[in-house]
Amino acid sequence: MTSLIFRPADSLIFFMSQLQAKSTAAGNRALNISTNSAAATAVDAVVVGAGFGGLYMLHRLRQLGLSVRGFERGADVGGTWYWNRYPGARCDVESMQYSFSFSEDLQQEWRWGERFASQPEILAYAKHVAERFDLRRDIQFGCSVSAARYDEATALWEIDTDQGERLQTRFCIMATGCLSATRMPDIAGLELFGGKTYHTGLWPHEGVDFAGLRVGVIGTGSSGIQCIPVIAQQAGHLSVFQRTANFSIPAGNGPMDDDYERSWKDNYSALRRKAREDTSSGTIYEKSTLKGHEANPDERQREYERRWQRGGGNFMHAFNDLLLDQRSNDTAADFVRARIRSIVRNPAVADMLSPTDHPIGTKRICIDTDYYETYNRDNVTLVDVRTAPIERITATGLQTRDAHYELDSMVFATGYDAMTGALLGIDITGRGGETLAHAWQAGPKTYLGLMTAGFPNLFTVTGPGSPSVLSSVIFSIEQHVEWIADCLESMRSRGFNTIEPEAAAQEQWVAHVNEVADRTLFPLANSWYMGANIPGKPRVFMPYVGGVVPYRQKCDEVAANGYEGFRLSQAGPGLQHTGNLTNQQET
Ligand code: N01
Repeated sequence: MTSLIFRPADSLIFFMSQLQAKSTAAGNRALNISTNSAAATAVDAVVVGAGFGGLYMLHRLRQLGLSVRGFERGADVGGTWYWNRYPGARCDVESMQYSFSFSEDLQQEWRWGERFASQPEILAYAKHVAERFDLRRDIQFGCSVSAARYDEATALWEIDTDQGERLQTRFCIMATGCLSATRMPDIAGLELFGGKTYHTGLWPHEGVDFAGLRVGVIGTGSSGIQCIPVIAQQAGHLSVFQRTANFSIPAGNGPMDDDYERSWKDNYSALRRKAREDTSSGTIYEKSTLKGHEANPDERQREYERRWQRGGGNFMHAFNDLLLDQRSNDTAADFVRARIRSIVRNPAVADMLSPTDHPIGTKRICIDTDYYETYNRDNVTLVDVRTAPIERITATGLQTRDAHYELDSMVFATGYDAMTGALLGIDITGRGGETLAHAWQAGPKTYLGLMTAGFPNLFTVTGPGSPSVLSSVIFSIEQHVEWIADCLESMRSRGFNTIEPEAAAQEQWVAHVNEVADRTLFPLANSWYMGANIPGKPRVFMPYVGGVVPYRQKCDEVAANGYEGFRLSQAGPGLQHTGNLTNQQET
């Protein structure tokens, strides 16, 4: 087929003539769009972001025969795995499960090198997906969507990019990622620092050589905990500035075992079904039917030990109530604190590294390689900036209340404006001039994490209110993308042009998300799940903690009942059906 490459200079007339020429051959499968504006290019759908969510969405929309444009601020595909190139960056979900299941050929042909894949390997996989399904040709790289406005007269979205382009689209699908708006803390004097500064989420592509340097790492979340052991091996001296200690479990990473790989590949369809039907997060772990505080103490110890040795997120599944019952949670937290004391030789340092302010697992559990062991090195200092806070950055280093630390380089492992930051970074205006920022001022409100009332035809892939970051994210991406694609197909077959949640359905869902979270220990932590890491951000538990199985059931029921809770309409005022404007079919 001839592909339609978006060019900023394309006029609507040129675009229409191309499309109309193709419409007959493609069997009139595209949605009808007409536009009054000759200034803007028009497509059926815009997909924002070319991480795993954007890539798969683009693929599915093409399969529907829609014309689609993708926009990606990075120079290539990969999303979070494109940006997070810091040393030690690695997935905390096992490779055999952190991958697409939609294509049997794809899951059979790709070979993972390690039990937990490193960032370069995952990025290579994203590139492979883009090539295999020929996705790059419809993505404009190095280009951010800056604004999206819903025009009630035409029922179309008007999209602006930071390159000065404008286009119209019926559907706008935000695959902007949950952890893509990096956060720099507001520390006085940053601009004075004479050395180099880095953020883990915006790591230089050429890499960084820390050999012999005095390096400071600020932050001990997953990113800090992964990069600290690797930077420590290179640096002359590493100072870790820790405000809050985090729980971390050893990954037990290693080269992929051929038999293990084979056992997955031989049984992929059954295992993927199990992930869909019988897990809480879309990742298959060894589930327990026992409650932690009821177990015999010796058996409990043995169980924690066994899972610690095996490594990875399996530890948090040792008992079935670790995130529900403080007594059980305490047993797991005590075990990890004891392990920290047994690994770290200096008892004062071990004490500082032992979390006491939140139940284990209520902040994202970290998965590491030699994290606690790193503090036994002579060239590593742990600085407690909870008791002696950072006061300012100076020309030569960092000043805390108690001391000045001379540094050549500073690494900010300070996280993200999670789940809402990337969306609210786009100026999104829906019905009646309402902005998304205003609609979400008290916290994000969505129906099923998929759409927001007042913003017709605007979808969010793994949006707030869905399992998203509490699940294996590629798993949840697949579910969302397939639900959205099925929804558009159903709309087309029934002659509907717009879809939007009803306010009442959305309110009920938001209440349900909160109610389910309140039954767990999660709200006890000052976590980014709660927006607690961003000053002024509303304290609302953002992801859906009820589990991927009930969530999928709910989404499927809603669809089976004719998109219950959504309002569907046939056309916006002024929308004309003048024939196919667009047509694109995957070959
Ligand atoms: O960010 P974070 P992250 N002064 O927000 C500290 C995913 N991920 O990039 O807790 C001093 O967790 C802050 O301290 P405190 C994963 O879902 C996955 O590490 O606010 N410190 C905290 O220690 C993860 O949860 C993978 O007191 C300051 C740290 O910075 C999520 O991304 C790998 C400070 C931020 O921790 C985010 O992880 C990496 C200040 N002013 C990330 N401001 C894997 O797949 C902030 N901090 C393995």
